[in-house]
Amino acid sequence: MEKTMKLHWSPRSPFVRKVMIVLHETGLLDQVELSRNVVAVQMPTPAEVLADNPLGKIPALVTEDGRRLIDSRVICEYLDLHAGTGLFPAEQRLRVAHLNWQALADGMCDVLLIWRTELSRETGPWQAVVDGWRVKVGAAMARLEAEAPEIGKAPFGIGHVALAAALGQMDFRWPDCSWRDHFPQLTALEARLAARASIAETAVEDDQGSDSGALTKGHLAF
Ligand SMILES: N[C@@H](CCC(=O)N[C@@H](CS)C(=O)NCC(=O)O)C(=O)O
Repeated sequence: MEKTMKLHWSPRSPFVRKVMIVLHETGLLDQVELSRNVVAVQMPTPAEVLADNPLGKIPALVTEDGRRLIDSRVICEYLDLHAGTGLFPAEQRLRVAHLNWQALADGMCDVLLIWRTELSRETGPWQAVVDGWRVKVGAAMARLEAEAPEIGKAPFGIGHVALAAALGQMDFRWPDCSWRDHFPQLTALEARLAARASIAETAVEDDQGSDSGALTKGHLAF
C-alpha cells in the first residue's frame, strides 16, 4: 500500500497513541508513514517536527494532499471523517458526551506529562503547582469512576480512545500509583477496552529503554 500520509510518531506518547488507535479503527494505518520523533518541552524541538507543527508537539499529520494537521483531536476527527467510521458520533448528545470524555482524559494526560517534566527540574518542582495537579488528577479520576458505567454503555468512540490512552500513560509513567485499588468501575472498563484489537495493538512501548517510573515514584497516590 502506498504511503500517502506522514505521522510524527512515538510509541511512548499518549496523544500519538490516540491517533494510532484511530488509524487501526479506520483501517488507514497502511497509508501512513511513521516518522519516529523524540520530543519534550525542555528539549530543543527537532526541525522536522517544527516544520509540520509550529508548536513543536506530536502527533502531527501530513495528509495525502499536503495539509499539515496538528493536535490529536483534529487529526483523529480528520481520519474518522475520511474513513466514515463514526468515532465522533453525529447524534448531538452522544457526540458531546464523547467530546467531554475526550477533554477530561486529554486534560488529565496534559497534567501527567507536565507534572513529570516538573519533577525533573534541577532546582526541584514548584510545590504549590504540583499539589494542585495531585488534586486535579484525583478529581479527574473520581469523575471518570463515576461516569464509567455510562462510558461503558456508549458505542465505542473518541471518548474511549482518549480514556485508554490516558490510563495507559498512567500505567507507563506512574506505575506505582495503584489506581486500580481505588477505582473499581474504571478498572473493569479499562480491562474491557484493553481487549479491543486497536487498543491492544497500540500498547505503550518504551523503545528508549528508560526506567519509566523512576521520576514519579511516590508522587501520585489516591
Ligand atoms: N493537545 C496535544 C498535546 C500533544 C502533546 O503534548 N504531545 C507531547 C508528546 S506526548 C509533546 O509533543 N510534547 C513536546 C512539547 O510539548 O514540546 C494533542 O492532543 O496532540
